[in-house]
Order: sequence, then C-alpha cells, then structure tokens
Amino acid sequence: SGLLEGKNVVIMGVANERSIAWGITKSLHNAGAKLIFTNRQERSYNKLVKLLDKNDIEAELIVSCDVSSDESIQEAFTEIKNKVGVIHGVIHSVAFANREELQGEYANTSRDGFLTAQEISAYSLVAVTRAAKEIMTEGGSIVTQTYLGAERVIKDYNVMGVAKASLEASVRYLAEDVGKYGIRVNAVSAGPIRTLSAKGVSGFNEKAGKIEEVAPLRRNVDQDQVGDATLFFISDLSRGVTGEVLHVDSGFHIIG
Ligand code: 0WD
Repeated sequence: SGLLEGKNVVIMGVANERSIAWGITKSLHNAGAKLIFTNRQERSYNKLVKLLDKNDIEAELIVSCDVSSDESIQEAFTEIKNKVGVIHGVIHSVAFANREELQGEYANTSRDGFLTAQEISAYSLVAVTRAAKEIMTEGGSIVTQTYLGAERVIKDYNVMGVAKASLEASVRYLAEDVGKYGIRVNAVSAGPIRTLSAKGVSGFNEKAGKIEEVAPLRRNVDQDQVGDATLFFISDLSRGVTGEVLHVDSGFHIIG
C-alpha cells in the first residue's frame, strides 16, 4: 500500500539484517516511504549499503550519527535538512549498556555504567526529538524501541531495564512537548528477538522459550512484526495516538 507515499523517514540503528530497524525498514519501504539512514560505525554503514542493494531499496541519504554526541546529532540532522528538506518520521532504534552489567545483581551497577546506559538508550531520544522537530515542519511521528524490562524485573536486564523505564517516561514527556506541533511520540515494546544487541544480554534462549510456553500466541515475534506495528505508528492510521507504549510481544505482558 502507499500509506507513506511522499513521506521522508529517518531510520537510526540498522546494524545488520537482524536489526529490528531493518524489519522496520522493509515495512516502511513497502508502504512507499523515502528512507534516510543514520549509523554509528563504518562496519554498519558497509552492511547497510549491501543490504539495501540486495533488497533493491534506494536510500535517500545515509549519514553518520553517534547519539552520544550532541554535535554529531546536530550535524546529522543539518545534513538531512540540507539534502532532503522536511522529514515526517524518525525511527529511534539504538541502545547500549556495558555487557558486564547485563548480568548478576542490578545493585552492582557502576555509576559510569548507569550513566552510559541512560545516555545512549534514553537521553538520545530527547536529543534526537529536539533536532528532528526543527525539520518536521509538516507534523510527524517519532517511534522508539523499548522492552518489558522497563516495567518488571526481568533477570539480567538490570541497568537496561532502568534505562528503558526512563525512555518510556521520556516518550510521555516528549509527546506533551511536541504535540502542539502535530508531532507524535510513541514506543513499541517488542518481545525478545535474536539480534546483535540481544546477544549482550544473558539468558536469551530462556526468555524466548518462556514466550513460546506462556504467551497467549505461544510463539515469538520477529523483526517484521515490529516493523508493521511501527508502520502503524508512523502512518496516519495512528493519528489519534501519542505517548503510548504498544506491546508487540505475543501478549506476554498480560500474563501473570
Ligand atoms: O530482543 C531484542 N532484540 C529487543 C530489542 C527487544 C526489545 C527492544 N529492543 C530494542 C533495543 O534495546 C534497541 O533499543 O530495540 C532497539 C534495537 O535493538 P536491536 O535491533 O536488537 O540491536 P542491533 O541490531 O544491535 O542495533 C542496535 C544499534 C546498533 O547500530 P550501529 O549502526 O551503531 O551498529 O544501536 C546502535 C548499535 O551500534 N548504537 C548506537 N547508535 C548510535 N550511536 C550507539 C550510539 N552511540 N550505541 C549503540
């Protein structure tokens, strides 16, 4: 369908073909969006170029952006403004925590590790929203990726769970700030999906196995399902929704 015909959407966080942001890329591309990509590392850039080529998707623009730097974010969005002009959507699909703090007791989290997780995984949405809103002059939609560990204690998720709680609260405060400009901010809370980042959290198989056992749908979700839910948030189909966290987790979160 052409739900996103004529829309320019920035996608942050494609590391490889397993990335959630790659599932989102396919959904938005199939809906007719023009896509702009940002990535942090040279390695991801090379992978992205190959992936786009293999899937016959043409990027409007690829810019580098390290969300740990305000300057880098500003430069990226200035380049997008100069080369593309107005944007209508942003996909924020980045997070980071030190691997050694994604296991054991949360109480052992270091000050630095706590701040790093908050900076890359939560504050980045604040900084990106501020930069994006300047070029979302026709209104728009911003979508981030979160996880159930924000709401409940999930073994080993630890410092990232606290960062995701901060991210989800940011979604609500940001939604209030930019709502007056016709910009919406929402989050998708996906079930466990095997990606590069997921490898950093211990006990992935255990988590995925539990979903198959007890989630209402008795199966895990994949990148494409997150992609289609994100398409809903980016498109006008969700024009009445902002500040929301939508679970794409086979219903796991409703089970006690
Ligand atoms: O089970 C999962 N995989 C779930 C992931 C369940 C629910 C939510 N999520 C979230 C993650 O927490 C994250 O917010 O989805 C988002 C995307 O995660 P992913 O798709 O699982 O992970 P991955 O494929 O590793 O992509 C993460 C990207 C990488 O891109 P680059 O281009 O940098 O290689 O986040 C990037 C990471 O490197 N990233 C950064 N990007 C810009 N600046 C930074 C940074 N400082 N740090 C990490």
